[in-house]
Amino acid sequence: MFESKIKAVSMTLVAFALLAFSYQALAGSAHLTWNANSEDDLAGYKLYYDTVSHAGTCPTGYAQSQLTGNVTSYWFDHLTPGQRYYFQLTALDTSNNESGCSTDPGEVSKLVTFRSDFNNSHKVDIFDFAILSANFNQTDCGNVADITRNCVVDIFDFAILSQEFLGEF
Ligand SMILES: [Ca+2]
Ligand SMILES: [Ca+2]
Repeated sequence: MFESKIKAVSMTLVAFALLAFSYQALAGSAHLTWNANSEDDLAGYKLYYDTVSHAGTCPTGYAQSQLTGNVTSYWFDHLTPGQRYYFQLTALDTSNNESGCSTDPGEVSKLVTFRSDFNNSHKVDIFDFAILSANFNQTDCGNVADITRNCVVDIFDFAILSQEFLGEF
């Protein structure tokens, strides 16, 4: 009796996980990291991105931008798999002054892959599943299989992998 109750609860959880993510279109991710700006009044950074290069005109021309706090890395998780994206970075101070664009390096680009393509093979298959399985229940922030970026590899990450399974470009 007790055992079957537990089972019912876990099955509900799985159904909820699949439902919660079913509305999301397939999405790709890119992880950007940079060296910290050392000025005293640093407030954060602004990441510019687009699907075409604007290397010569930065920051003018980029279609989109993302503010971050005072951090040195950021995950983009809603990009299009198979699309190349171009990124640039500026710093903002507490008076909202914006620096020029980073020059070392300048613009960087990445061919974006699926969030659950952990081994960057341009397809989501049994090898990515094996990586997620090996990391299941791990609680380290930054784990490659933590697709939801909540510092635990769990059923929600598995739900995303299931949805992207066999995706390739
Ligand atoms: Ca893969
Ligand atoms: Ca997670």
